[in-house]
Amino acid sequence: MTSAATPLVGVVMGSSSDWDIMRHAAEILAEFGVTFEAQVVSAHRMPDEMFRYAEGARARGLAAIIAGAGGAAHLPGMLAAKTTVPVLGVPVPSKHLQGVDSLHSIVQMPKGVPVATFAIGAAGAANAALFVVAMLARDDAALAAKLDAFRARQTEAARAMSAELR
Ligand code: RP5
Repeated sequence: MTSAATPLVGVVMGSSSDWDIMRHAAEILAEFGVTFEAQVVSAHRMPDEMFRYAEGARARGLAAIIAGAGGAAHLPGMLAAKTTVPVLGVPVPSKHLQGVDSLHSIVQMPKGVPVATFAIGAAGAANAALFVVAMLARDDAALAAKLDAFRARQTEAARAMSAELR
Protein backbone atom coordinates (compact mmCIF):
# COMPACT_ATOMS: atom_id res chain seq x y z
CA MET A 1 0.00 0.00 0.00
CA THR A 2 1.32 3.48 -0.90
CA SER A 3 -0.48 6.76 -0.22
CA ALA A 4 1.56 8.83 -2.70
CA ALA A 5 4.21 8.58 -5.41
CA THR A 6 6.87 9.87 -3.02
CA PRO A 7 6.09 8.56 0.45
CA LEU A 8 7.65 10.39 3.38
CA VAL A 9 7.31 7.55 5.87
CA GLY A 10 7.85 3.82 5.52
CA VAL A 11 5.61 1.52 7.55
CA VAL A 12 7.13 -1.94 7.40
CA MET A 13 6.46 -5.18 9.21
CA GLY A 14 7.75 -8.70 9.43
CA SER A 15 4.55 -10.42 8.32
CA SER A 16 1.08 -9.67 7.04
CA SER A 17 -0.07 -10.99 10.43
CA ASP A 18 1.38 -7.77 11.92
CA TRP A 19 -0.92 -5.56 9.84
CA ASP A 20 -3.78 -5.62 12.34
CA ILE A 21 -1.43 -3.74 14.70
CA MET A 22 0.54 -1.72 12.17
CA ARG A 23 -2.55 -0.37 10.42
CA HIS A 24 -2.95 1.89 13.46
CA ALA A 25 0.24 3.68 12.41
CA ALA A 26 -0.98 3.90 8.82
CA GLU A 27 -4.35 5.27 9.94
CA ILE A 28 -2.72 8.08 11.94
CA LEU A 29 -0.45 9.04 9.05
CA ALA A 30 -3.44 9.06 6.69
CA GLU A 31 -5.44 11.16 9.15
CA PHE A 32 -2.67 13.78 9.22
CA GLY A 33 -2.10 13.67 5.48
CA VAL A 34 1.46 12.39 5.81
CA THR A 35 2.37 10.31 2.76
CA PHE A 36 3.49 6.77 3.52
CA GLU A 37 4.02 3.32 2.11
CA ALA A 38 3.17 0.08 3.91
CA GLN A 39 4.75 -3.25 3.12
CA VAL A 40 6.06 -6.54 4.47
CA VAL A 41 9.85 -6.65 4.69
CA SER A 42 10.71 -9.72 6.73
CA ALA A 43 14.22 -9.66 8.24
CA HIS A 44 14.65 -13.43 8.30
CA ARG A 45 12.44 -14.51 5.37
CA MET A 46 13.60 -11.85 2.89
CA PRO A 47 16.88 -10.44 4.24
CA ASP A 48 18.12 -9.24 0.85
CA GLU A 49 14.99 -7.11 0.31
CA MET A 50 15.27 -5.85 3.89
CA PHE A 51 18.83 -4.65 3.29
CA ARG A 52 17.84 -3.04 -0.03
CA TYR A 53 14.91 -1.28 1.66
CA ALA A 54 17.15 0.20 4.36
CA GLU A 55 19.97 1.09 2.01
CA GLY A 56 17.64 2.95 -0.34
CA ALA A 57 15.53 4.67 2.29
CA ARG A 58 17.35 8.00 2.45
CA ALA A 59 17.77 8.34 -1.32
CA ARG A 60 14.04 7.68 -1.78
CA GLY A 61 13.28 10.55 0.58
CA LEU A 62 11.97 8.65 3.59
CA ALA A 63 12.07 10.83 6.72
CA ALA A 64 11.36 7.92 9.08
CA ILE A 65 10.71 4.19 9.09
CA ILE A 66 8.14 2.72 11.46
CA ALA A 67 8.98 -0.96 11.78
CA GLY A 68 6.80 -3.53 13.55
CA ALA A 69 7.76 -7.09 14.35
CA GLY A 70 6.92 -9.83 16.82
CA GLY A 71 8.89 -12.51 18.64
CA ALA A 72 12.63 -12.25 18.00
CA ALA A 73 11.70 -8.93 16.34
CA HIS A 74 15.05 -8.14 14.74
CA LEU A 75 13.54 -6.11 11.85
CA PRO A 76 13.77 -2.61 13.41
CA GLY A 77 17.34 -3.14 14.60
CA MET A 78 18.54 -4.60 11.32
CA LEU A 79 16.98 -1.74 9.36
CA ALA A 80 18.65 0.75 11.72
CA ALA A 81 21.96 -1.04 11.15
CA LYS A 82 21.73 -0.29 7.43
CA THR A 83 20.38 3.28 7.39
CA THR A 84 20.65 6.51 9.35
CA VAL A 85 17.01 7.36 8.60
CA PRO A 86 15.34 7.29 12.04
CA VAL A 87 13.77 3.90 12.82
CA LEU A 88 10.83 3.68 15.21
CA GLY A 89 10.17 0.18 16.51
CA VAL A 90 6.76 -1.24 17.36
CA PRO A 91 6.67 -4.49 19.36
CA VAL A 92 3.89 -6.65 17.93
CA PRO A 93 2.09 -8.96 20.40
CA SER A 94 3.28 -12.54 20.01
CA LYS A 95 1.28 -15.71 20.54
CA HIS A 96 3.08 -17.19 23.54
CA LEU A 97 4.70 -14.21 25.27
CA GLN A 98 2.18 -11.48 24.36
CA GLY A 99 4.82 -9.19 22.88
CA VAL A 100 7.05 -8.82 25.95
CA ASP A 101 9.60 -10.78 23.92
CA SER A 102 9.16 -8.35 21.00
CA LEU A 103 9.53 -5.34 23.33
CA HIS A 104 12.70 -6.66 24.96
CA SER A 105 14.16 -7.52 21.59
CA ILE A 106 13.50 -4.10 20.04
CA VAL A 107 14.29 -1.92 23.06
CA GLN A 108 17.65 -3.51 23.86
CA MET A 109 19.69 -2.12 20.97
CA PRO A 110 23.37 -1.90 21.87
CA LYS A 111 24.89 1.58 22.09
CA GLY A 112 25.52 3.23 18.73
CA VAL A 113 22.58 2.05 16.60
CA PRO A 114 19.36 3.46 18.08
CA VAL A 115 15.79 2.30 17.56
CA ALA A 116 13.12 4.48 19.20
CA THR A 117 10.92 1.86 20.83
CA PHE A 118 7.21 2.26 21.51
CA ALA A 119 4.59 0.37 23.53
CA ILE A 120 3.47 -3.14 22.64
CA GLY A 121 0.60 -3.28 20.18
CA ALA A 122 -1.87 -0.81 18.70
CA ALA A 123 -1.05 2.04 21.10
CA GLY A 124 2.63 1.76 20.20
CA ALA A 125 1.87 1.75 16.47
CA ALA A 126 -0.36 4.82 16.75
CA ASN A 127 2.12 6.63 18.99
CA ALA A 128 5.01 5.89 16.64
CA ALA A 129 3.05 7.61 13.88
CA LEU A 130 2.14 10.51 16.16
CA PHE A 131 5.81 10.88 17.05
CA VAL A 132 6.73 11.07 13.36
CA VAL A 133 4.00 13.66 12.88
CA ALA A 134 5.46 15.68 15.78
CA MET A 135 8.94 15.55 14.22
CA LEU A 136 7.66 16.60 10.80
CA ALA A 137 5.55 19.35 12.38
CA ARG A 138 8.73 21.14 13.43
CA ASP A 139 9.08 22.44 9.86
CA ASP A 140 5.40 22.39 8.87
CA ALA A 141 3.08 24.89 10.56
CA ALA A 142 -0.07 23.36 9.04
CA LEU A 143 0.86 19.94 10.39
CA ALA A 144 1.63 21.45 13.81
CA ALA A 145 -1.84 23.03 13.84
CA LYS A 146 -3.41 19.64 13.03
CA LEU A 147 -1.48 18.07 15.89
CA ASP A 148 -2.66 20.78 18.29
CA ALA A 149 -6.25 20.18 17.15
CA PHE A 150 -5.83 16.42 17.64
CA ARG A 151 -4.61 16.96 21.20
CA ALA A 152 -7.44 19.42 21.90
CA ARG A 153 -10.02 16.85 20.76
CA GLN A 154 -8.49 14.29 23.11
CA THR A 155 -8.65 16.76 25.98
CA GLU A 156 -12.31 17.46 25.27
CA ALA A 157 -13.04 13.73 25.11
CA ALA A 158 -11.33 13.18 28.47
CA ARG A 159 -13.31 16.04 30.04
CA ALA A 160 -16.51 14.52 28.69
CA MET A 161 -15.60 11.25 30.44
CA SER A 162 -15.58 12.98 33.83
CA ALA A 163 -18.91 14.60 33.09
CA GLU A 164 -20.41 11.18 32.41
CA LEU A 165 -19.57 10.09 35.97
CA ARG A 166 -21.79 12.73 37.53
C1 RP5 B 1 7.74 -12.00 12.91
O1 RP5 B 1 7.17 -13.21 13.24
C2 RP5 B 1 6.61 -11.16 12.41
O2 RP5 B 1 6.87 -9.81 12.67
C3 RP5 B 1 5.41 -11.66 13.13
O3 RP5 B 1 5.06 -10.83 14.23
C4 RP5 B 1 5.85 -13.02 13.65
C5 RP5 B 1 4.98 -14.15 13.18
O4 RP5 B 1 4.91 -14.13 11.77
P1 RP5 B 1 3.91 -15.09 11.00
O5 RP5 B 1 4.27 -16.49 11.38
O6 RP5 B 1 2.51 -14.71 11.43
O7 RP5 B 1 4.12 -14.81 9.53
O8 RP5 B 1 8.70 -12.12 11.94
